Parts: sequence; structure tokens; C-alpha cells
Amino acid sequence: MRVLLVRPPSVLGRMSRQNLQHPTNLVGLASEASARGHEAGLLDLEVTPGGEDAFRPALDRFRPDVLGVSVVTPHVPGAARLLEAAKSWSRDLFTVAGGPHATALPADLLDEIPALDAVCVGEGDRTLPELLDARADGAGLGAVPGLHLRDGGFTGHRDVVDDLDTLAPLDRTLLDWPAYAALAGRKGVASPGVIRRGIRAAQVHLSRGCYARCVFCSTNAVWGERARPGIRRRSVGCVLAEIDELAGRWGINHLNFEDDIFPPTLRYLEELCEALIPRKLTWSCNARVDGLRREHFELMAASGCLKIDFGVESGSERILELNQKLVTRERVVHVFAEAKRVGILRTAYLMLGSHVDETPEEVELTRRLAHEIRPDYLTFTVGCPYPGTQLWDDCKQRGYLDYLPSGRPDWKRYGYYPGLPPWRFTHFSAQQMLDTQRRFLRGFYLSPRFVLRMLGRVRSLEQLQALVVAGLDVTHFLSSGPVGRLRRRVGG
Ligand code: B12
Ligand code: SF4
Repeated sequence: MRVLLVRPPSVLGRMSRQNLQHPTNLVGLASEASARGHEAGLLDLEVTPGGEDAFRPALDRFRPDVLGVSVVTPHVPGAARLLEAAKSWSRDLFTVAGGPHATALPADLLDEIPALDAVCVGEGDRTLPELLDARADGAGLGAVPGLHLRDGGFTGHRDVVDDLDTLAPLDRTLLDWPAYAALAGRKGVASPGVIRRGIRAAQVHLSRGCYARCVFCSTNAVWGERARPGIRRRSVGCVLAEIDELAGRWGINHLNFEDDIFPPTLRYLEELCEALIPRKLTWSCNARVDGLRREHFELMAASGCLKIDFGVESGSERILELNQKLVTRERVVHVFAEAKRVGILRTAYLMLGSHVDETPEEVELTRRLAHEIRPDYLTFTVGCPYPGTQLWDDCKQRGYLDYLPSGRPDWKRYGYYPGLPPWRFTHFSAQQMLDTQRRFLRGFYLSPRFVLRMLGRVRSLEQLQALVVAGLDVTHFLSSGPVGRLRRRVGG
């Protein structure tokens, strides 16, 4: 079977290049399909010149039997357009969607997109190859667990992949490397804020799952109840083989570890860092503030860690308890100081509305916390009620969601920077959220203090160019970009 896997275009416009990553999920699925003897292609419309217009020519060129689309919530409308175009290209093409949104609302998605034949629930690594085998054999799909079929209902739950080392190695020849370089410019696909001369970055996953159950996060909905008690991890040896291939074959010199939880265990961290030291690469990661101690930060810095993005969310102890982040404000302050001590850059992921009942006074506590920990970068996102989360259930039950005349939520605005959100919270109207978000981000990024600090870090012309582009993107976003346009439309 010939299967084409597609990532729909970003809804973020030019801001998407500031945090561009390879779609390793689709690379993984394509690698699994190839390992089973199928022919797999990858089309990332986030970077392909022409975006959606490039889709039909790609179908003509690749001539797939099966089309797979990955769907996060804001991509639903884009995915629907692609799937409709695909069916008009050929009625015989079999279409399947997967990913976080598809997993959370499989039946709804089939209802919403008539051009969709099936939805993969949860991990697709085993489901997709089995689907392709069945199609090749002319067999029905009823015996392939993990699918919601338009004609046939749910085929039953599939167990998660227990041993992640058994997954096929990622075949990165499927990536259009020049397209990423062209869009992301001199900073490449390094995580935001990591800007260095000659940087060439790639994303590596060590584990799947998380032991926390934050009420705004859909991670556990993606991995499913069957993934409990939480974290599965690859062996360090398996990860190093991937890293050595990235460095040797692709010239990668910076790694983004994009796991839910980093490190999976402290022992794992030690083993990984010790193995990274002689490799002389640099790296960045997402992390929680619990667990890590002074000696870990020292080891991380020694092994090339440049930046850690910490999930902080709120400066209010009440909200940190209600949102089930399982961290304390005190711990946040401590960890930010320790990372700074060893010279690791620190991002604080902060949120408005990580719990539906957050008050303006509690958001003020978050602003004060940001002032106290002085992160090198921060994000301040509006809590988005993603399907499958407690936040979604709360907003739905309390009537806080807006609907389009079609009766569906306006999915394309379900991002971290939605403009005017099509939802509200107990103490925030949509407009108040938008105003607060803009004020908060402006206060940080457009302050002379931040600008001077960034300029102080410039060591090369390349860095300066990347910084200017990032600065222009952020300024555009905060003033005349999607936020500004929406503000004008609503008279704000
Ligand atoms: C790393 C990451 C990013 C990176 C890179 C993402 C990428 N590779 O494209 C960056 C920082 C760029 C990013 C951006 C965004 N992200 Co993000 N991200 C993650 C994170 C932490 C890991 C993603 C990952 O690689 N997982 C590992 C892979 C293997 O899992 P997977 O993608 O789910 O794929 C498996 C299955 O879902 C399934 N599957 C997926 N697609 C398909 C397609 C087919 C055909 C089939 C059969 C199966 C299938 O099979 C895969 C293998 O088992 C997740 C959290 C998480 N645990 O998933 C959030 C997460 C996916 N992100 C999320 C969101 C919202 C976004 C943004 C929309 C945020 C925004 N800008 O507003 C953007 C969208 C970007 C995009 N183009 O997709 C949400 C999605 C929630 C939802 N309901 O949509 C998550 C779940 C976090 C959360 N808030 O709960 N993200
Ligand atoms: S700690 Fe991070 S990945 Fe885990 S549930 Fe909370 S937000 Fe999601």
C-alpha cells in the first residue's frame, strides 16, 4: 500500500517559525509502515511552499492508496479541507485521521468530516501498519483494534507500546530538510530562544506519558487510560543510537528533548548526561520543577544543556493545587535560581486560566512570580479547553464555550494564542483574557530590560539576524498580527 501522511498547515501564521519542529510523530508512523513493506510519504504543509495549494499536486505525484492526517484541535478545519480535497481527487482513497484531537473526539470528528473513513484512537504505531496490511489483503478493518470506522463503529481498545525500543528507527530521509531551514531561518528548528551560530537542531523523544494529571493538559487523553501508571521510556542505548545517527548523518549539533516529563528518572538523567558529555552536543528540554537538585543542574550544564523550559503555570498556590500541577511556588523559585547559577537559560511556561476559577488577583500573583524568578523567556498562554481534559469538561458543563452557527466550536482558535478566545472562564470574559495576555507579554518582551539583555547576548551576526526576526514576529503578533486584527474586528 502507498500511504501519504500529512500535517495540516499551521494556524499561527509567521509565528509558527519561532517554534518549528519536525513532525516526528508522522515520521515515526511512516517508518513503521515502511518497516512492514508499505511505501510511505510525508507531506508537512506547515513548511511546504504554497501550503494547502501544494496538496493536490502532492497527491498527483505520490498517488496514495491511504491518506493519513494528524489532527491537533486547531487543525480540524484545515484537516477537513484537505480530506475533502482528497476524496474529490479519488473516491477510492481511504482516509484516516489520528492525533490528540482525533483521539479525544473520534466519533465527533467522523461526524464533522464526511470525507473521513476512519479515526485512529491513541498510538498509531501498530494500528496504522495493521490497517495498511488489511487494506492490502482486501480484508475488513473490524479486526484492527484502535479504530473508529465510519462503517463499523469502534474496533476496541489497543494496548500501548510497552517497549518503546521496539519502535522502528525514525527515517528522517522523509523530511524535506531545506524546507525547514528556509522557513525557520538561521535558528533552524531549535527550540525558541536557542540561537547560536551554525545551529542544526532536531527533536528527540525519550519517553511517553506523564505521572501528573494537570486539568488543562491532554497528554493523558492522548496516551490513554491503558498507559497508566504513566511513563514508558526508551533505553539510553536506543536514544544514543538515534543521537549518533543525527550527528553523523544529518550534522545535528543541538537536540530538543520534547517529552512530557524530563527526565524520566534521575538515574536516567545521569546516564544520559554522562553519555552526552563526550559527544559535545548542546541540548534543551521541557521539564517539571520537581525532582531536579543542584548536582543535576551541574551535570546537565556540563553535558551541553543550554535551556530548560519549565512548566510553571501559576504563581498562586491555590491554583497550583486546583490545576493539579503537583508543584509549589517555593519549588519554582528554587529551581529557577539553581538553573541560573549554572548558566542554563530558563523559560517559564505560564498560563491564564490553568483552572477555570482563576481570579484576576491570582493572575497578578503569576506576574509577581515572573518578576521574582526573572526567567530568560516566558510564554503566557490562555488556558485552552482541549477536548479530553478536565478544563474542557468544566467549561462545557458551565456553558462557557461559544459555538459557531453550525453548532460546533470554532476549532481553529483552539490554540495557545487564539486571539479572542471562543470561550470564557468564571472570572474572565474572552476580551479580558485577550487584554491580560497582551499586557503580560508586552510587559515582558517589549520592555527595555529584556531587549537590552538579548542584545547583550549577541555574539555573532547570525544571532543578531535571528533575534531581529524573532523580535519582529513577536511585535507583529502583539500589535498588528492575529491578535491585533481580531481586536480591531471586535472594536477592542
Ligand atoms: C513536542 C510538542 C509540540 C512541538 C512539536 C510538535 C510536532 N512534532 O509537531 C511544538 C512545540 C512545535 C508544538 C506545537 C503545538 N502543540 Co504541541 N505538543 C508537543 C508534545 C509535548 C509532544 C508531541 C509529540 O511528539 N508526541 C509524541 C508523538 C509520538 O505522539 P502524537 O503526536 O500524539 O502521535 C501519536 C498518536 O497521536 C498517533 N497519531 C498522531 N497523528 C496521527 C495520524 C494518523 C494518520 C494516525 C493513524 C495516527 C496518528 O500516532 C502517533 C504515534 O503513536 C505534546 C504532548 C504529547 N504528549 O503528545 C503537545 C501537544 C500535542 N501539543 C498540543 C498543542 C495544542 C500544540 C499547538 C496547537 C499549540 C499552539 N501553537 O497553539 C501547536 C501545534 C503544532 C503542530 N504543528 O502540530 C496539544 C494538543 C492538544 C489537542 N487536543 O490538540 C498537546 C497534546 C499538549 C497539550 N496541551 O495537551 N507541540
Ligand atoms: S506535567 Fe506537563 S505533561 Fe504532565 S500532565 Fe502536567 S502539563 Fe501535562
